[in-house]
Amino acid sequence: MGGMKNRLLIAWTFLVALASPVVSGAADRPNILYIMSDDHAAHAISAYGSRVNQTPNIDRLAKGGVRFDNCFAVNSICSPSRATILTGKYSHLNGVPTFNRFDGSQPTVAKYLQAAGYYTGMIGKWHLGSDPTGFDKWTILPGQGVYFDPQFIDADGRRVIKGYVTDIITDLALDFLKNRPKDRPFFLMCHHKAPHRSWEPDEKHRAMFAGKHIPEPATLRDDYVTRTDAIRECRQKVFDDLTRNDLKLVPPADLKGQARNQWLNVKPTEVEVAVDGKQQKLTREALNAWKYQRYMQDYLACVQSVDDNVGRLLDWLDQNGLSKNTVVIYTSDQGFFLGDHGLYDKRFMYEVSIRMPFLVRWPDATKPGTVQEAMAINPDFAPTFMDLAGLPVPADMQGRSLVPLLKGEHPADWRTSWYYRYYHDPGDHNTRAHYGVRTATHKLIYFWKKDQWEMYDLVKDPDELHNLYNDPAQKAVVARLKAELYRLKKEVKDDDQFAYTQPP
Ligand SMILES: [Ca+2]
Repeated sequence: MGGMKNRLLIAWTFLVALASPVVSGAADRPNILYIMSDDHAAHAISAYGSRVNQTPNIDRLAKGGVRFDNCFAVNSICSPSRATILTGKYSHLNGVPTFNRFDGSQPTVAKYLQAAGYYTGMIGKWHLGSDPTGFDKWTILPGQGVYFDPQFIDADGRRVIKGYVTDIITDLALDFLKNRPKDRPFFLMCHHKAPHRSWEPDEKHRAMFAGKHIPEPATLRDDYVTRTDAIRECRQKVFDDLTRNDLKLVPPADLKGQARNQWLNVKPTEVEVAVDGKQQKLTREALNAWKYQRYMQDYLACVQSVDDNVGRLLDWLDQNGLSKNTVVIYTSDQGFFLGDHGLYDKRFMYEVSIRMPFLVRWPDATKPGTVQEAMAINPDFAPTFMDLAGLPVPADMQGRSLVPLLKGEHPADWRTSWYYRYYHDPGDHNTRAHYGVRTATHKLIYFWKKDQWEMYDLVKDPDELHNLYNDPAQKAVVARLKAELYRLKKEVKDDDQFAYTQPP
């Protein structure tokens, strides 16, 4: 039924596009340049008040447009976020709860825009297991891709391109823009691999952060008192779980093959490094502090290359008279722990993991330098692109267009809560599966395989250090949040489809 409706809608929009040159022209419908990095936390962007770095180019979008302060991923890992962004649907409806293959025959926003006359492109990290569909041109990294001399796949096959991945993805995005048909609006998804683990910067940006002291977050030495088992059991801790490879320690020259890999995968409890020109053995607290610095120096150097390359795209739009009629978005597929709660990676429903940076510059509509506090979620992206293209939002998309928020409007019926669900358990980091609800003031999390709960007051405790679930004074709040959680679970049609078995 839904499929039939979608096919009719595509046919209809396609006919409209063919029949009326006014609608299909490039002049009246905005171009959409969607730049998404991988694992770039909002608190590593200076427009979001970063304490650890400066991102002058990404900041140009905040200065010229809207900064969303409450934009969230509904399942905070790579592939699920990407599938949600393309479909406007939660993982349990688009079929990608973990790292499984995306069924490219289902409707996506790229297909709708392409049918409506947009010239569509997908460049960079795709990570959905199947070839992209709905794109006039696509060039993607296989799987996670690599940082140096990466292989790319396009409709013609595979090839290696020499150089650094963030620069190359931008080169390919610029090629797409330069060679596009000028009589059609474009929709380009430019997806960076950086700053994903294993955080390998290019030489220029590595040098900018080598030896630089990065301030530690307040919760780096979180003792997890009041929390459930999940955070203690997870294996994504800066002090305990970074490997020699993550820390860029150099293996002995005589180690080869499997032995070399084994050496690199060790999580070291002591290291010998040069400090102020002298070899020193680091253990315990000194080693912990050093691990945080090594992690962040590389992560931030990868971010800096992304920032430079965002600048290249913005400059090109300026130089080619396209800035005015192009909606430019910068985001990341989810947030990331930068030592917050002692962690790296994402997955948990805690704030810095679920919060996506979301900056939008649209000169026709956005007021420069504005901040939007309303809660947005990644299922909103596809409906937003539909709306920008002047297309109706398909009824089976679960998000809502952000266009009114971009225009500075405050819809009275905007959401006041939203639903989250993470499945990849034990996954790569022994992270427990959970679902939950977040409101403007509170968060309730349920680790369903353990039958354990956490509840946070985000106003009094923005760092989520005090689990109030068992506090007798909070009984009524917990009851209200539980009712809202189950209402939302039903509303988004989550029938526990993937609760215990995920697709291969
Ligand atoms: Ca990611």
